[in-house]
Amino acid sequence: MPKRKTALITGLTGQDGSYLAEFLIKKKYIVHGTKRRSSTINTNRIDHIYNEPQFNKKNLQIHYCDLSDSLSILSIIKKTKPDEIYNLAAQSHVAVSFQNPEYTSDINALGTLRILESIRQLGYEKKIKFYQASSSELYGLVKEVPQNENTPFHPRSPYAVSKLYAYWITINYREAFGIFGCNGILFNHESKRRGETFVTRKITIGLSKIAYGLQECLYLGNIDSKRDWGHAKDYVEMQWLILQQKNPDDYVISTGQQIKVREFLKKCATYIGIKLSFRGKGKNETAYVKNFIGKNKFSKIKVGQTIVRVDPRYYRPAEVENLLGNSSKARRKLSWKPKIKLKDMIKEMMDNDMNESKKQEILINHGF
Ligand code: NAP
Ligand code: G4F
Repeated sequence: MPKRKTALITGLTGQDGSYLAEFLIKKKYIVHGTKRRSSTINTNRIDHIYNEPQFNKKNLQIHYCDLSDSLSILSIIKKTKPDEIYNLAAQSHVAVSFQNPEYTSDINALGTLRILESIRQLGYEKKIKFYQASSSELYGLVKEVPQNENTPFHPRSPYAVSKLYAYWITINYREAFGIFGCNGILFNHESKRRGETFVTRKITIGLSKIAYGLQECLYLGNIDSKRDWGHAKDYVEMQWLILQQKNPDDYVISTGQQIKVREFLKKCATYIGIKLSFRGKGKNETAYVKNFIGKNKFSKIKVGQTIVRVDPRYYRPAEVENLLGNSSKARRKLSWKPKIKLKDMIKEMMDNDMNESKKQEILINHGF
């Protein structure tokens, strides 16, 4: 029997960490993952791995680790001796990074250095392959559309600047010490497991709550920014493929399906049978129910009702307006193409959140 590969995932409890763990376990890896201490349970996205027999909990071991803590990083790598490390842990919220810039830099930039330096100090330069979760936020004030691996960077937030350091330190350790270090420059990817304060999930949750009368209005920031959206399940497959190549390299991962935030909002509303129309401009813009598509299923909302408002609190000090990826290198060299279409992703997210809101509504209004 060939020896099973071992992987260490930092940020196991996050959106990508959970999908990557499932993916690797199905590929017969032994997976070690890190979680950080929190006062509430933060393992919702991975709990099912312990309950579904197909995953078998022996295949997944969890270790407490914070990327601010060099010694714990070093000791976990020493103990688990992984063949592959996927560094997915991060303070990943762009807007929050403006409020917590030092913390964001410590975790995203120095955290990456701490892992690479641990690999080096342990003498594992030739043993461990390293994947760094780089971001399309690096392109920021974009120099060209679409963006590829050669497009110059212009980061626009403390988050993006921290990820720029992580991107370059990965390349530096590759060039200086021969570590098999790779960057996946990933464009936005979403799913029903996406954090609730990222715009797609905020929209799918918000619309669902409005539909069931649990919330009156959804407040958003800049609804004109454009993103290239894909599904997280497709993107974790890429993270793995990048490390299976003969030589380390950096790749843009994107679908090329670009739409504005407002279009994402409209598509989600349409999916549940609400036609939205916009009025007003800038911070005074709102969206109201123009009509219902088919039979109105929602007794709590009426035609003409305003259900979305712009709130400048959600504007960013510097915005990234136009992300569109050119992933032809990944498609050519890794023979990759995304499988999940935007409309199917919207269906998955809306079905999930409508179901959750329906359950909440029953609990609140019917007392069971
Ligand atoms: P996510 O859902 O926010 O997950 C981030 C993970 O990092 C969580 O497990 C989180 O733990 C953990 N974490 C946060 N601070 C930490 C710390 N100080 N020490 C240790 N762990 C910490 O992010 P994601 O969407 O899965 O993204 C995964 C990675 O890809 C991130 O590095 C992100 O910046 C990058 N990225 C994401 C996208 C995207 O569109 N999703 C695109 C490009 C790049 P908790 O669960 O306890 O919060
Ligand atoms: O969903 P977002 O917060 O994602 P953002 O800023 O693009 O960052 C995500 O993708 C990056 C890859 O490009 C990752 F590196 C990063 O870790 C993260 O996963 O915002 C998307 C757009 C922005 O232009 C934002 O200004 O939506 C706009 N937006 C409008 N209203 C909003 C809101 N964003 C959020 N989070 N909340 C709003 O109410």
